[in-house]
Amino acid sequence: MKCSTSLSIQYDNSFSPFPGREWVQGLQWVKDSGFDAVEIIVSDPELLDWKAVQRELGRQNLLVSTISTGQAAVLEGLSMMAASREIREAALKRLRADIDFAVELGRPHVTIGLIRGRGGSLSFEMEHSLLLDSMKKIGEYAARKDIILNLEPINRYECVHLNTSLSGLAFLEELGRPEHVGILYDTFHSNIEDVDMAEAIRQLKGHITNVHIADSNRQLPGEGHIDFCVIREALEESGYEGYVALEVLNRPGGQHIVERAGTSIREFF
Ligand code: LER
Ligand code: MN
Repeated sequence: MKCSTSLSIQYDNSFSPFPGREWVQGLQWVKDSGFDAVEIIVSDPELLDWKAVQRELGRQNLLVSTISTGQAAVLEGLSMMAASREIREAALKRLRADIDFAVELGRPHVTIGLIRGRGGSLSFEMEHSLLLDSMKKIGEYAARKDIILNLEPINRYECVHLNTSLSGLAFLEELGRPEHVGILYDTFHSNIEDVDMAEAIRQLKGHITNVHIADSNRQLPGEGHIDFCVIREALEESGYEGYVALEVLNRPGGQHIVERAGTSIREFF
């Protein structure tokens, strides 16, 4: 399978074994570790030198699988379902910039994870409807720019809306199954929220546009209790042909990830 891994190219991030300012060395590590592509973590792409990023990717002959956008929620409080119209519009403006950045990087997917907002400030129904409205708007922009959006179900301890795989699927239905929006299936979240992980993958058949790989403790595959052979088989059976992208915490430390990431994901994928 095509493998990718997370790297922050702006600010430090617990899912990136290199500090943001060392992104060039980080890209070299991604390449040397045998990954086919990199998942770029950014907060505000408009503050980056796009030409420098393109140049380094070209020099390393490295593709970008995905742009990860959640850092803007964590660091800047952007949210697609915020009570404040200003914050919702700032989130959409940021996502348009992420999509424009993606166009310049060979059209990787753009992820909608935590940038949708953690929720819990307004009623569930109100937030759901604000999210639906925001998703429709950004979905139209993504379609115009020919960029796929990965909508990521995230576990209940991080956000209120779209925790299970099935709730993600139901949301796609509500959106009218747009061609440019799919599901990012993350094994860490699925292990917490789904009754049966392989069954969830079967139910998502044809809708998965990206996969995040982390074990039950958010460490490298094989260091927790998820059976990744079952995951691989379910993905293969469902005809999934996209990237499997490592998204693990720097545990027990960044050096461990630097040394083990490439071989760890290839053991299963
Ligand atoms: C982002 O991909 C993700 O999985 C979130 O849990 C980050 O907090
Ligand atoms: Mn994830």
